Amino acid sequence: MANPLYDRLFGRHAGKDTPFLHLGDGTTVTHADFLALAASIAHCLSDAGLSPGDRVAVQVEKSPQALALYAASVQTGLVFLPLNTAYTVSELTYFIENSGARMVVCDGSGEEGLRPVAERLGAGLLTLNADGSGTLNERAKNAASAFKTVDRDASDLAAFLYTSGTTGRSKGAMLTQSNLLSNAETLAEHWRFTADDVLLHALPIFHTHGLFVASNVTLVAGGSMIFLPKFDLDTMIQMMPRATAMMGVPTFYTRLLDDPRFTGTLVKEMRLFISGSAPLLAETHTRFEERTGHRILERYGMTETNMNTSNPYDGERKAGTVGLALPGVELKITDPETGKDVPQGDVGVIEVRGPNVFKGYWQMPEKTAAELRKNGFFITGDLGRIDADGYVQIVGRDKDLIISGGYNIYPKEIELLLDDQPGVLESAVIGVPHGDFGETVVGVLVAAPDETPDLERIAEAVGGSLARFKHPRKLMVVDELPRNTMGKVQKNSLRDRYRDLFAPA
Ligand code: MLC
Ligand code: AMP
Repeated sequence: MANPLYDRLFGRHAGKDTPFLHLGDGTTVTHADFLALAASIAHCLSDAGLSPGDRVAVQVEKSPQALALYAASVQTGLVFLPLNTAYTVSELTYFIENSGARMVVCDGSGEEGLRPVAERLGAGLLTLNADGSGTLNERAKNAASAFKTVDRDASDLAAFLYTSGTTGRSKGAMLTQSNLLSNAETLAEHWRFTADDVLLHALPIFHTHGLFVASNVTLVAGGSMIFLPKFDLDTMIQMMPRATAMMGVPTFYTRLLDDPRFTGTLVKEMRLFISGSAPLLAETHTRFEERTGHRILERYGMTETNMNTSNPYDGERKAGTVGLALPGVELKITDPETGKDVPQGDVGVIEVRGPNVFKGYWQMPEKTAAELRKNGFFITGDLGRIDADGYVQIVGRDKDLIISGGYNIYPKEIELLLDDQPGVLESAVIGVPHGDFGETVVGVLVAAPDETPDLERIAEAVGGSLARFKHPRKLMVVDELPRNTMGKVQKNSLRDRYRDLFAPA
């Protein structure tokens, strides 16, 4: 037996003094240092009584220790459940309870709020602060720096990632070792990653993009990462000349382009810029090429499937498309009503099948059945078409979703809260174009008869329970919501009405 994910991502680097993480303070963590750190954390997890298959819920700032906690979870056979650092206690409570986590690891500042949740569940709680300190570190520093890797099968679960739904209830997407490993290996090869690569890594590591794409691809290739806590324009500009590749959401690219220090000379060591998680405007593509001589390589994926398509490394990178289906991934376009294939070139829902596609939603068989067909095709909810050369173009969404700066926001979750506020009869939450985040959130309210909703109080109430990135950037009251003859709110009409609220000048 073995542990394929651990062996291929981490174990293969045992004993290597090659650089893995370049940190902002000028220090470097080697592969061997990293594995020793991960092994000491693996001892803490195992000593805490966790068994293979148990979930470990993690809400911590990005740090080498946080990444080592991921490696340790894989080595111990646990299911890693990373959580956005912006989530509030009420959001976290759902994820922790729903997953039945046996261990919670959080920043020291979150301990007071999460301890009662962990205690209610009988789960352990350890802290890990941004500087690596905390109770996890206290235990790990006394632990051995080697750990006997727990055997796992490729079909065993490695991670849960929660993704919201159109009903407003988040679903835990269950990802197996082979989902993660097959995709990382495919991408590393497709994008020509090698041990010489230095990836500029400024994405968060609680989502697919920063963890399973950026970090796993680098690990598979044996390269290193300039591992930054977050996207900071000055630091990005400062570090750019030392990197050979960067992965980012479109906001990274527009922010870089808006800075005159970002020039072709600055990126002369770079070989590859990759964009994903949200649509990259063709205009950004063009500006980027004019400024740097590089064509951004756009790819498309999602939490449930990792990456599905990518523009080619060598062939034509077509602006406005997300490229071709990746090797091993089947992709087709179907009619949302009938589920049948549409004629070549027509628009429909994108469906994908392959080793990258998740196992289902945790304890939600109906939702799994509704989105994952028996024949293995996953219905993405994205609308697209395939051009004559096989390139996929995403033209819209068959799901009510807003993507702001690469974060997914499900309007239903916000509408349920708004509808409950005093003086509100009903609400509709929409995404409107935003110069920096691509889209941003606007809440449209209808007042209850003879009432005047207090918008400031409502904003405060929403603020208390939802992560900051989900807060409506504007709330407004209208007489009534536009509806079609079936009584369904016509969000397109609202989006048209408010499309200039935050649009770039
Ligand atoms: C931060 N804020 C956001 C936000 N990020 N608001 C809306 N949308 C976002 N994405 C809030 C902050 O809390 C702050 O609140 C205000 O907006 C402005 O903050 P900022 O300093 O300008 O933001 P910054 O911290 O620089 O973050 C922006 C960002 C970041 C784009 C760098 O959001 C980011 O790293 N996004 C990447 C997301 C990602 O990894 N997605 C991949 C998902 S995986 P205040 O209180 O100051 O107003 C996936 C699958 C796939 O989708 O295909 O990859
Ligand atoms: P998430 O559930 O956070 O993983 O987000 C996945 C969603 O992001 C997809 O279903 C798409 O709607 C969107 N997405 C990811 N990559 C792209 C892209 N390159 N272009 C357009 N949308 C994208």
